[in-house]
Amino acid sequence: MKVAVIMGSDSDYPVVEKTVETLKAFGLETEVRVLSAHRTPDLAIDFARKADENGIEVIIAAAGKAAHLPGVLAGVTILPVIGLPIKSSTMDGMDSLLSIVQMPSGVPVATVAINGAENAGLLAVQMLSIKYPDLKAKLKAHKLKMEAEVIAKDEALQSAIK
Ligand code: RP5
Repeated sequence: MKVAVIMGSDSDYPVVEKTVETLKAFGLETEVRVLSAHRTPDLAIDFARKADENGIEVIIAAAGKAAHLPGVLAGVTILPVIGLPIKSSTMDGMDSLLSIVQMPSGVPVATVAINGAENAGLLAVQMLSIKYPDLKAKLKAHKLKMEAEVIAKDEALQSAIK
């Protein structure tokens, strides 16, 4: 159960940290790397080419600005790639979102929201839960916890505005 979390720059890490935390909370092993589609293209492609044989099962790729990293990785691997657009430009991350989500036919990247770091991790857990039943139980518990939290907030709000 190993997930690679790749980011285009260490400046992405304050957002990406939540992805790593989420994966670890579900007990997944992670490999966290800075590999850029533009600044280290050979290293990024080499990593993705070997990811499957190196035991990686899902790749999460975070990038900002002209965010080519997830698409470049997806181009050279059959592993599922989750794209995490990072808000790191003067365009509020819309540039990253569109760069990541608008993949051509044949090379999908499962794209989450701008800075949607927790969802990137959860989506990887959901993908892996198809293969690992213990993750299904953890995901069900996670859903129940969320439900209980919202019910508690609803009750608190109703009490406050009485
Ligand atoms: C992208 O552009 C990276 O993912 C990051 O969001 C940005 C570059 O950031 P710096 O390394 O210039 O801080 O490639």
